Amino acid sequence: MMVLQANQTGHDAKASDIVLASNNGSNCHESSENPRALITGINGQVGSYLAELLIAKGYSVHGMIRRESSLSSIRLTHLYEDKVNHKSKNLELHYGDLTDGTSLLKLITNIRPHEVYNLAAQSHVKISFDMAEMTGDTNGLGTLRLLEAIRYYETTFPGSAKIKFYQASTSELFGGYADQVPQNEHTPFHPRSPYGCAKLYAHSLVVNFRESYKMFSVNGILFNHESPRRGENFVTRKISRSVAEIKLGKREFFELGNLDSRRDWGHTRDYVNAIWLILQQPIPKDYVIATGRSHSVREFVEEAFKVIGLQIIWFGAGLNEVGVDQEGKIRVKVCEKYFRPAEVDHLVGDASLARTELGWKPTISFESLVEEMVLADLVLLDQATKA
Ligand code: NAP
Ligand code: G4F
Repeated sequence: MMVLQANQTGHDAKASDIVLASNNGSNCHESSENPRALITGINGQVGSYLAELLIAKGYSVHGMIRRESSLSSIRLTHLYEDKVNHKSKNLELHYGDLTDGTSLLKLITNIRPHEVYNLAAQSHVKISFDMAEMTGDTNGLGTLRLLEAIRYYETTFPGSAKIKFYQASTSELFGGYADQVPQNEHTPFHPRSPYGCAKLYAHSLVVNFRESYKMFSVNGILFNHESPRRGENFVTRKISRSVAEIKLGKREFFELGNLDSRRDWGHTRDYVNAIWLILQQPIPKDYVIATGRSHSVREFVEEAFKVIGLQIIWFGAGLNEVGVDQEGKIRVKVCEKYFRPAEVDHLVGDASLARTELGWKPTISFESLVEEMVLADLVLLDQATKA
């Protein structure tokens, strides 16, 4: 059984404790010899793991975060060396927004990063149908604004070191070509959501800036990666949290949408290694990152219930299907509101190129991932109950 530190989940920050730099990029503790990385979306699931990795590798990490009324969900507090004042010589946060080009230009010019990791996005596929315009502005135009800020910086200061740019591209681009399995760098794109369409625009820009301006700009075409820090309205975390709530007697059942869609789920800790490796290559190139194994939502549910000693058997069909445990209690129902206007049925990736050229392969199995997520949610909920 795996044991988790409470602060690994990063939900324990106090808003008043977070230290932010003014937008001048300075860090009085920073060594001039450390490589500097700017991570947009550092406060997200992937950003927090990537920040951990880069700090361990000796980088000075600069993270862009958005202004919000409360910083209570920040996933980064465990990274501060000074846990009381939330300061660290290798981590500095700056306000900025992908919808605010001026803020991006200021950050690039002031920080002068060696590497930029563009992870910021409205990353929820279903919500992109409700907020298509904002999703396009952030995920699509936002990427353009950041690329243009880098280009402006490099042309204005021609003697400066070239900035390497990583774009968080996605398996959602394959969308409607889900029947062509597994998907690799040569599989055609057919996005099935405003999220996918915006990400395709961003993906194409990254290729275009590489070809037009000889920029080191690359796409990591990553399949789903999950962890205890995953947002609570993505299906894996929704399941792990609900299963933990059932174990602790806080709920009887929960509702899901399409149980039959299949995803290639890996662990985010493995995937941030791949992200870093992609930027360390001598030639800029796009890579698919995946485990090569897919599971249905239904299988994820079954595996998660196994962690708390329940076996789920399915009865009925369509909207009337239910998942029942060995005591005959209904634990899962199907609800129409969680279905999407267009679904991506089956994603499974072929990461052969990454295996050969990056020497990357996943190390954490599907079963271990599910177990870690359920156990982490049990710890979190238990702490919340005692608080
Ligand atoms: P996430 O947890 O939703 O994190 C997204 C981050 O982007 C958050 O920190 C969010 O800030 C920030 N953000 C949103 N809009 C912004 C804006 N206008 N300006 C600046 N920051 C903004 O997503 P994730 O799982 O870490 O994914 C990271 C990236 O990888 C995303 O681009 C996603 O589309 C892509 N991707 C993810 C997967 C996956 O399976 N996880 C697979 C392929 C690609 P707040 O914290 O303030 O909300
Ligand atoms: O967990 P999901 O919301 O992730 P989805 O749509 O695959 O997107 C994630 O992975 C992409 C990479 O392929 C990223 F680009 C993207 O940013 C994000 O990180 O849904 C997974 C599947 C879908 O088929 C969905 O229809 O689960 C199905 N599902 C069934 N019931 C549900 C639910 N999804 C959610 N969020 N909530 C449900 O109740």
